Amino acid sequence: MHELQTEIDQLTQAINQHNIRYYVDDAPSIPDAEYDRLMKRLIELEQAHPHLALPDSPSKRVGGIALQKFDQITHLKPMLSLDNAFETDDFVAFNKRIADKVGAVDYVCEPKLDGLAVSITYRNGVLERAATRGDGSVGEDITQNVRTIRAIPLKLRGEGFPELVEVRGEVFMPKAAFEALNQRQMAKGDKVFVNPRNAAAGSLRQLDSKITASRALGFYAYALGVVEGESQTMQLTHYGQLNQLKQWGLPVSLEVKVCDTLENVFTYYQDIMSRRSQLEYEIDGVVIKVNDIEKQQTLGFVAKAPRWAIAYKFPAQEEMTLLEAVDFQVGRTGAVTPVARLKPVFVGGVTVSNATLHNADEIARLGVKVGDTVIIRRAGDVIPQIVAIVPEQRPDDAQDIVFPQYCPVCQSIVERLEGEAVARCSGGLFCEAQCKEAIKHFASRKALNIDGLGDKIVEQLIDKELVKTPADLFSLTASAITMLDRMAMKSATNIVNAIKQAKTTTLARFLYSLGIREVGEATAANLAQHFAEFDKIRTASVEQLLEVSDVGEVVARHISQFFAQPHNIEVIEQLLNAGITWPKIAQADESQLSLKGQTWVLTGTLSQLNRNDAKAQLQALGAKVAGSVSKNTDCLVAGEAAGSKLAKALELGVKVIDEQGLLDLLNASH
Ligand code: D41
Repeated sequence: MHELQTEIDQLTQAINQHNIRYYVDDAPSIPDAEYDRLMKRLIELEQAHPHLALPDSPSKRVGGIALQKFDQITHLKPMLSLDNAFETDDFVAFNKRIADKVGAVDYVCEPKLDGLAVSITYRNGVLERAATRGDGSVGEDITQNVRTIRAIPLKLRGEGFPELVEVRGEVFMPKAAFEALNQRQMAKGDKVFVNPRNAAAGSLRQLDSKITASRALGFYAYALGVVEGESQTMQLTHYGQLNQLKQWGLPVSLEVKVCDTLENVFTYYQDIMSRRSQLEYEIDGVVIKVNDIEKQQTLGFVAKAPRWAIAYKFPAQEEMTLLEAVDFQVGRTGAVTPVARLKPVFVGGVTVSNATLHNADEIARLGVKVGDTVIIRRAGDVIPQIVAIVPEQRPDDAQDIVFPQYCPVCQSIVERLEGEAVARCSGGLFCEAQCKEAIKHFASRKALNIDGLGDKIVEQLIDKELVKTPADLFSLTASAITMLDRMAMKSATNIVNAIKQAKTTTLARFLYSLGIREVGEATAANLAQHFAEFDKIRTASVEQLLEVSDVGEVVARHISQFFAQPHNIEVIEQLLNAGITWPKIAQADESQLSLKGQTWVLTGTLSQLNRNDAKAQLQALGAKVAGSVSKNTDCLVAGEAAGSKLAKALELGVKVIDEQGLLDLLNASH
């Protein structure tokens, strides 16, 4: 029996220690599989001998019996709120009020996590209870739920902690956990969460703590509440307190910094805002606090907010606005996409007046009507999205969104194939919208790369009926192009020259430029390498196409259908007659490709090769070209000013070559 107790004690201690290494020190000490093995063993032992389990056993983090309701808990010390600063001036004014009262100060800057504030009470180092912030004085008892959060220690680390201590912090859901949760919810047909904050709130305020346990919540401590029976641990600064919390095994954000000037605070704000989309969790600003505790006390608080702290918010990423209308746009492949026309609204630093509604399924999922008030989100640089509607604000005359039966551009029938989310105009290149997009694609950088032939120019060329197919580009004269708005002879001549230059290309680029559905750059490169000759590709059967790596049923069918269409055959003949050529491809036996089965990564700036061509050439030798370095990477090509990927490769011992090394290799392979 004694031995068993020892093993249980050791396992408990080891796992709790690993949790601290993982969540507090951000330095995992063992692989996940080993962690799981220890946990499995502990649960086995505890199940056989329940009376030997320790109160801080990590196995207790799975949730318990569901509650009927939450009890109320009065915080021993109120949880204050934070005043907001929305612009520089607000923060400058905050700083001035402080300077007038206590002179110059050091500030502590912390990311402002977008989660839920909680208070956790430890008595003699053991987690006793936990509460939501509530109204600041009284919150809800969520002890059972908080016990399931692995980032929160059930027992404080070390010795010398006070008899009683309230730890304040933010519970949040990391972005990856949020995405995974929504995937699971969707698969089960359950409701998806609008954002990580709502998901964290919904997960924490569960009467059934087993549900909380199944959600990967995180926690960062940001302050102390009541501290009783303090020993030698008294700290004189906020930063010191945060370090103290870390010593006790509580996670504190690694982004916390002391800034001794206003300028440094602004730099911190700008820096973390620029890295916002790369952080693992959602933040909505920076919390700035006076570091010196005595000065904090002198400053005191107004109403319920301290005068020594402020939340300096980022420009909002979510706003409400009115959905005024829905238009339908036709893309290159004929996809008819509903576009929301919004009452302009300032979100995340830009004014947004359009957002995509994707397709009919998305409209149904949102349950949105014209006239609705909608919530718009703009995260990072991604296109704005409608994430939800506000049902309470729906007017009586809200209009259903009806998908058009006929193409809004060419009046051909719109079809939606069984099992496809997208509806398409059946007009093909007869449809002006599809034609415009096809020609824009033809001229684009990764296709024939025709300099100066931007979207606006293509649109005018078609509107003025100077061009009807991609092949028409090659018979354009400079004087015809001068008919476009504000187009001088010199620019027109440049365009004609660029078109002439683009005639010499590669087979892969030419294939890609045709805009065959589902044939992207990589597939085009594979096709070119596999068949080597254009005639073989355009006459290939579906079976022959399936032999190409990465080409499946759907892609093969799209390719074969494309080359069967009379209109396409005609345009291709015209293009070839116009003189489009490419260097002959030396065909290799696929199994003997020199880089077959290898994964390569490109980083930094290449001076002699264009990045896309380098990628295509590596792929032609059989390599997979990935976006990030991992232990599975075979080689990293590091151009000028390579940064984190190079560092990672060196750390992992991945082979690194420079641009010259790549050129040598490519030359040797030809
Ligand atoms: O990250 C946060 N959301 C955060 C919230 C933070 N880093 N620090 C905070 N500090 C405080 C004071 C200054 C009152 C101790 C806070 C909050 N309060 C807070 N969270 C919700 C209401 C107040």
